[in-house]
Amino acid sequence: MAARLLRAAVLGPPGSGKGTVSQRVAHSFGLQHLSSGRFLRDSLRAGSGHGAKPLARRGQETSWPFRPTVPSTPVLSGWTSAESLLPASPLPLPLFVPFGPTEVGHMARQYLEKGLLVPDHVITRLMMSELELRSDQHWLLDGFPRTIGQAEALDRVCDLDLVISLNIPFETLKDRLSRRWVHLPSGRVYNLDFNPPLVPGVDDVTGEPLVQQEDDRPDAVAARLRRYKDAAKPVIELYRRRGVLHQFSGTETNKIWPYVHNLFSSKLAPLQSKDTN
Ligand code: G5P
Ligand code: MG
Repeated sequence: MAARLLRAAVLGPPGSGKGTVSQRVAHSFGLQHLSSGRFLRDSLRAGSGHGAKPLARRGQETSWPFRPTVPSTPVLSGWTSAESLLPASPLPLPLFVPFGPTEVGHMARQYLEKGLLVPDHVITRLMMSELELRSDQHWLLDGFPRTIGQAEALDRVCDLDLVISLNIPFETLKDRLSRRWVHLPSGRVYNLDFNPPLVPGVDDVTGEPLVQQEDDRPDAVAARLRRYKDAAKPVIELYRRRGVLHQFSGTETNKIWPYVHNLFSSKLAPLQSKDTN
């Protein structure tokens, strides 16, 4: 019997540790780490409409191209066959506006620069393209879905098996973000306490300067957190009702991590112990 592919997501406010936890999960379990923020930044940088190839024109319908295959990582018992992931009959593709090659980057830039959520139709379009490329792998979404509209779009292509919600106190988030420095070309993130660069103010890999982003200022952070809460509440409720939500509260990622590792271990055989991160 073919094994099923794991579909997971990490939700949480800005600075809650989504990226840090996702990187550890990806490293420990061999999942693809798919960060919506990272894809957006890539599309801005490349100016090449990352993931923007048209899937369908408005009004066209085609069968959904997801066809999961047996994953390379062993899956533990309690999982059903890959066939169970396939729709009983071909699903119509979500109808996306056919963006041109550079449009995702152009449309997202103004929102990213202000720390605002990118409109659902832009981010959904981008993420669906990326998911399509990885239909035969286990994956973990980082920062998507963030609104109920995005969750509904994701529902049209798959069911999430595991959703982690990071519940971190506001003061902790404010402190973390105000001590965060970024290497813009790569998206590498440093924190002056948690993972400082080897040389202050300089990226470890390239030696290029690090910057502090406008939306990491304390007043901007407060507004971002409020917006997050409003948009995320119905998403969290949706996954809670479905019985796939696992909420973790705390102020330190290192303390939350062993629980997250245990949770994923109940679904996938680890490649690395939790202590190797
Ligand atoms: P992103 O890129 O998803 P945010 O703002 O949601 O960005 P961010 O900033 O990436 O979230 P995170 O991934 O939750 O935070 O957290 P992280 O980077 O792992 O940790 C934050 C900092 O704290 C780091 O410096 C880390 O080292 C440190 N840290 C972690 N754990 C600890 C700890 O235990 N102790 C300490 N001291 N430090 C720690 O999205 C960017 C933008 O893209 C758009 C939006 O405009 C968004 O603002 N976007 C979307 N728009 C609409 N819909 C979507 N689905 C979108 N996705 C992205
Ligand atoms: Mg992140």
